Amino acid sequence: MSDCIFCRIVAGELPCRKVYEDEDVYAFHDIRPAAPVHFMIIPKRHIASLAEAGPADAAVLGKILALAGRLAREQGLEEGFRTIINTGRIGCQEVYHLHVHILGGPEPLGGML
Ligand code: D5M
Repeated sequence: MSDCIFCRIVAGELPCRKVYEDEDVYAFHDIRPAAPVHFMIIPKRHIASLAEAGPADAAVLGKILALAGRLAREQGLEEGFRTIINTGRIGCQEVYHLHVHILGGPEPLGGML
C-alpha cells in the first residue's frame, strides 16, 4: 500500500534504523522510543491490524513472535523485554500496518497491565 508508511519503509522509500529483514518480515527502531531499546517487528505484507489478521497470516505472525527473543538479545535485551501490539482506535493504534513493539533496557520497565 503506497500510502502506508511502514510499507514505504519496507520498500526502502523511507529511511529507518533497520534491525532485521528476511523475505517475510522487517524490523526497525521506533522513531519515538518509549524505552532505551524500542523496535518493531512487522510483516512485509500489509496487514492493517491484528483485528484484520486471519488464518492466511498465521505463519508470518508466528515467525514474528518466534524471532522476537533472538532480535531482542541481538539488541542487548538479555534479561527480558516487553511486547505490545496496539489494535484499532481503542487500542491506540497509530500506524495501520500490524507491528509488534519490542521494548526494554537495563532496568525493569515498570508496572503496566
Ligand atoms: O505505534 C506506532 C509507532 O510507530 C509509534 O511508536 C511511532 C512509530 N513510527 C511512526 N512513524 C515511524 C517511522 N517513520 N519510523 C519509525 N517508527 C515510526 P502504534 O502501535 O501504532 O501506536
